[in-house]
Amino acid sequence: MQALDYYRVADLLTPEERLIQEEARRFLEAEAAPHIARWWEEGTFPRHLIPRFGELGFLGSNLPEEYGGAGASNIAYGVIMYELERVDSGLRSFASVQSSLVMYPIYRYGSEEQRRHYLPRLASGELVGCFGLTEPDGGSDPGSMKTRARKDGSSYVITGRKMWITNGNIADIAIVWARDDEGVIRGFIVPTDTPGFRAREIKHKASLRASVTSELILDEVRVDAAQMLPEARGLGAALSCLTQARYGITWGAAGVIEAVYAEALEFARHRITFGRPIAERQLVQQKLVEMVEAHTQALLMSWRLGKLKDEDKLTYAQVSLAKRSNVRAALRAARTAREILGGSGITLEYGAIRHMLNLETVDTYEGTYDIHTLIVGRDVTGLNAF
Ligand code: TGC
Ligand code: FAD
Repeated sequence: MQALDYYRVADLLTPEERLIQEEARRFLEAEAAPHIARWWEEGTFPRHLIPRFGELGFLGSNLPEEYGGAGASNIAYGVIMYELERVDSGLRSFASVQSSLVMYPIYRYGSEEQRRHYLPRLASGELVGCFGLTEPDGGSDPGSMKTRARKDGSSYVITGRKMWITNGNIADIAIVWARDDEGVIRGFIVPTDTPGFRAREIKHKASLRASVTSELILDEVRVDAAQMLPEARGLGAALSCLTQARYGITWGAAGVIEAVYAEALEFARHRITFGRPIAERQLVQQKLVEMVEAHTQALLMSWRLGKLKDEDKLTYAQVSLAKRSNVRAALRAARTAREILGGSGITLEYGAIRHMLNLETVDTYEGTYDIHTLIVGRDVTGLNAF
């Protein structure tokens, strides 16, 4: 079914994982791929697809069924991210945030009551969530967070600003990270209709246009102490959520490589210059082979991470290596595909330039390329270079 799977990674999937991937591709080819260029150009996220994502098990797929998840493997979660991002990074971003940055922290750090109340509604798409960690003064160093949660009787009063927040303006709840009176970073489930909470959409983006990005302003937002995630204490809890999302991004990046490769190959076979298709030229073949190589390496890395994750052996530095490598490889592949397409490649009629521009965001969010270099550098040397 895939246009590119040089080392037959599909053979390594279980029948269930293959079925999940096929269903996701069928749905997205019918309902999203034909419209994505228009959504991107208009700068809109297709909200009408959210309940369909829920029905298809795209939201929290690797969480237990008793909380509304699909109880699927981490590889299954990965192939869903692959298929979403093959169409557009904005679609994968929505699902990453909902699944890994909103459902995961509630599942991992929430009370049983919080799990039962929120997770099934988030899994179905009835509720949308966002994740507020980054602040205007800098995202790479979340430990310098200024947002505060002051205890006042049986409530917490939260004040601060969060920047670049995916889904901010369409969210019903926000997972907000803030320092308590003891200076410990805690996570809160904040309903976005709480007085003092505002979301301001960030417009004029030249990247990730089919995705909502917002600034969150919290001005004395009062929430009941029961809205705090009881088990999340310290920055490590917030960072552990990032590990889940970064894992999915490694798969998504491989999906983009397939998309831009397939488009470039098709074009190269039919584009005639100097009396012959450009696919017959050595320079063009080299570019196509480099894309095949990048896809094969990316897919094998993601598959191995998935297996380690299923076995509970995955380290966050291993995820950093693949996030850094796969996203940068996808960015290079999208640029190469754009080049093969010539002038046509600068239009939205083809996906290459849209993917290329999206990947500028993906290379930056969830930890920049440089930050992941330093995470792996610290892991292999034992020395902190931040
Ligand atoms: P550091 O001392 O390294 O860590 C504090 C504690 O946390 C542990 N830890 C992690 N645990 C799980 N997963 C990870 N990824 C972890 N990284 C660190 C660490 O072991 C330590 O534990 P303990 O028990 O010793 O206390 O803290 P640091 O302040 O030195 O931070 C270092 C650094 C740079 C690794 C970290 O801050 C970082 O990852 N920065 C990048 C920030 C980032 O990625 N932000 C993303 C925001 S969300 C987003 O972009 C969503 S986009 C979504 C979409 O649309 O798809
Ligand atoms: P900075 O941290 O200011 O970094 C600027 C530059 O300095 C980068 O090149 C960086 O690599 C480099 N740098 C920083 N520190 C070092 C160092 N020690 N050594 C060498 N170089 C260094 N955040 C959320 O919390 N939730 C979201 O949902 C979310 N969605 C996003 C959606 C979009 C479209 C975008 C663009 C961002 C999103 N983010 C989100 C924020 C994202 O995680 C941050 O942009 C990212 O972590 C980088 O932070 P920054 O932009 O403040 O850059």
